[in-house]
Amino acid sequence: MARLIKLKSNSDVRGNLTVIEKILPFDIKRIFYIYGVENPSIKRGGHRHKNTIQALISVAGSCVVDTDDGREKKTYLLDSPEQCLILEPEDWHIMKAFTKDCVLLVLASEYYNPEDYVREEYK
Ligand code: T46
Repeated sequence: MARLIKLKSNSDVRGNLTVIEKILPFDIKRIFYIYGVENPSIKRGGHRHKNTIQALISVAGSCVVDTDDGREKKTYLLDSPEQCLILEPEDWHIMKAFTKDCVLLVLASEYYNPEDYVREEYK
């Protein structure tokens, strides 16, 4: 089931430093980021995974993630670099409502494999 975790930040007069350490339920094998989504009506994702666990962090701007694990549908607003959304393989998801300045950082438990994607929605 998707869940939000709060990342630890160190803030002082110089700014903020947010740490991801010993908090993810997987070892990171892949990192990618989504940015430059100019149109707020764009929807990305639209799949779940067979094996991959992912951690999504909006390090700038904001976006919305709709999830469905087959039992429950939830919507998350990612609008802080301290919020980290964990998506388990069964969490079918769509990312939407990107602000133009959004940079969505994704940490993944597996190397890229197109066969790991399941595009059918839950009934
Ligand atoms: C996910 C959400 C959160 C690669 O070549 N390597 C990669 O590691 C990735 C992630 C993508 N690609 C290629 C495959 C496509 O030709 O980049 C292109 C765009 O990928 P996609 O349409 O899958 O992007 P999104 O935003 O729909 O989904 C991505 C991830 O693919 C997916 O795992 O859960 O972000």
